[in-house]
Amino acid sequence: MSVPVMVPGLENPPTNHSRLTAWVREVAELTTPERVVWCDGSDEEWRRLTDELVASGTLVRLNDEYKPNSFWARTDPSDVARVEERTYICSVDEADAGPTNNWMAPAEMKQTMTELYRGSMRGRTMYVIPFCMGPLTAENPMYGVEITDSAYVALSMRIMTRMGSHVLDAMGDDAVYVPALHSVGAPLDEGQADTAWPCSETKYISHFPESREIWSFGSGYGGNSLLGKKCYSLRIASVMGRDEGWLAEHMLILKLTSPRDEVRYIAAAFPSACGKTNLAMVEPTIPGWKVETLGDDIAWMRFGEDGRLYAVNPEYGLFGVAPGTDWKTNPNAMRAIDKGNSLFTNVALTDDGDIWWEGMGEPPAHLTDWHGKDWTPDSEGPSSHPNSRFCTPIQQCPILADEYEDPKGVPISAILFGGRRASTIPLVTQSRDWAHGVYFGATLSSETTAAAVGKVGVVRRDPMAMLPFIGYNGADYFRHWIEMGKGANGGDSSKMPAIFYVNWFRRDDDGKFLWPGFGENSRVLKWVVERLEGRAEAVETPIGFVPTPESLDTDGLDLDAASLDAVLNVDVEEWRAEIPLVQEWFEKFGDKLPGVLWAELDALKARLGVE
Ligand code: GTP
Ligand code: SPV
Ligand code: MN
Repeated sequence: MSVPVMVPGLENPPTNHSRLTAWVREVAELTTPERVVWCDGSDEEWRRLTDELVASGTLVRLNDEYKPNSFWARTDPSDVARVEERTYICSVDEADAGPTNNWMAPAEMKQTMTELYRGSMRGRTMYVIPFCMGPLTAENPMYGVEITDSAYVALSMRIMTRMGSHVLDAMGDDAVYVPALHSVGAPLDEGQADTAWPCSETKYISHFPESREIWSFGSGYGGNSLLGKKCYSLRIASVMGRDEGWLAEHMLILKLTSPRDEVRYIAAAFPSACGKTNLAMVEPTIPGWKVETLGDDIAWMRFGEDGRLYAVNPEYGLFGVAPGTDWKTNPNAMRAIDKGNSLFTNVALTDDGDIWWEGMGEPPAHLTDWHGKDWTPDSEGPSSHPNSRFCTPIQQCPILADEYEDPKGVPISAILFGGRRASTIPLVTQSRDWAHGVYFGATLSSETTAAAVGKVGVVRRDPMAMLPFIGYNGADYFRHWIEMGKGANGGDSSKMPAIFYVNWFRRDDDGKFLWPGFGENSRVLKWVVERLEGRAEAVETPIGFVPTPESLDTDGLDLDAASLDAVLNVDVEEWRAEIPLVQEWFEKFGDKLPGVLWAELDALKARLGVE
């Protein structure tokens, strides 16, 4: 054991939670920060940290007239997205990480990372952030404590989670919590000047599913550093869900009210940067239909006493893709960010202290781009990074549903899976039943986006939009989904949500999107609801039920009949070409893959006339 060191802030912790104070001390002794600060979540703390980061050059304060109490941040150009290659599930047994995750034995990972953490906070402040995912009024509040040496992370956690003194108080002396350790991995020697965006070339985003711990090193970017989000609420929570009979999913949650005042709740899983935030707060173009937002990225779903599946959004903020967000495409997001209290990362800065990004219409004559360089419309490359983000309190969303704070959640009537596919996948398809819907999810495919480091535009399988987020063996995850539909865990198999597959991103021969998307996606929501009520027509195709052109409400829609046919088309040849890809995908899981999924594939092959 190392010799106990005296770090200011370690004495008189604001809690009697002895496991927590012991862990904080242990981390401080290992990482040797200059001081320890317990975050209380107060406005005063927000002011102090933003002032500090403005002084150090990490943040630029925006013009209060446009974006009150808001800040512009630029990252290191190498630290702009989730690092899937450096993300690990360190289960005791390698088989429990499965074929879709990187794996390292927990002891080995801890040894490696302990050496990285040794002295890694030197010259920095260590922040202790008590947080809760989901309402504090839940029967079992889902606590976490993040330790980080990044004030940017502390500020972002205040937006994205319920955090601070009230959470620490609620934790009492011995509440269970997920310890989440983060360091940017850039210690400062005495007299050494800091950089605006400290990070390390060495990065690890590690999860220990059995002990339910998170260790992150080297990156300050959101998905790698705001550990309540992907790391806790998806990777660790998916393991909890497997063990306890619920689901942690990469899904938006929305409330849809029809002109007849009938309310339905819909959840939708699309891969990163494939349209969740936009659909979650969509403004319907069809008269009389209303959408309200419950969540835009993560849903925790468990069965209620009535056997229906209820969803809760564990988050407290929006961490949305900036480019493409505009008054035309997503006015509710624009209204939310205009209220201020936001952090903008890797977007462009206007000369009068507002933010700008691609998709906001005509660019100003001059900007400071995400590299901090002068930018004009003649410059090469975009002014904002394609994965630049706004980070905004969800309470500022003008259409947040009242049920948002209800710890019971909302009963889900339909689940949509969707991806970004230029061809093959029709605008919307309904599954025959739950197992067929699980097959939709298990075979979901999408073109890769800038949300993760790597090549963009490559089609890959992204099961349930969870490929980078399933915290255990993918085959066991599929089995869990199938079991959930069979009345396990308090569910009623006759009350499961109907499952649909959508694709807003089909293109014509010129590469143009066939479907106008955004507000017009409400037409698809309407068809979904009418299917639930048995009121909309569909064609039964080999892949499932697809709307007849007449059954989709196209009143006032600027779309010619040929394009409508094209976006709904099921091209048997294209689907036959998918079969070997699905086969290859399923084979990755070996004997563990549930037979039900092979049976679904066989049935599809038979319907397509494939050997
Ligand atoms: P993550 O936060 O990474 O999980 O992304 P997300 O799934 O919430 O995606 P988001 O709604 O932020 O959309 C990502 C990009 O897709 C943005 O640039 C949007 O403008 C664009 N987009 C969203 N919906 C549509 C649509 O219906 N049609 C088209 N063409 N683009 C869309
Ligand atoms: C995603 O990539 O799915 C996001 C952004 O929602 S991040 O929080 O970085 O993961
Ligand atoms: Mn996401």
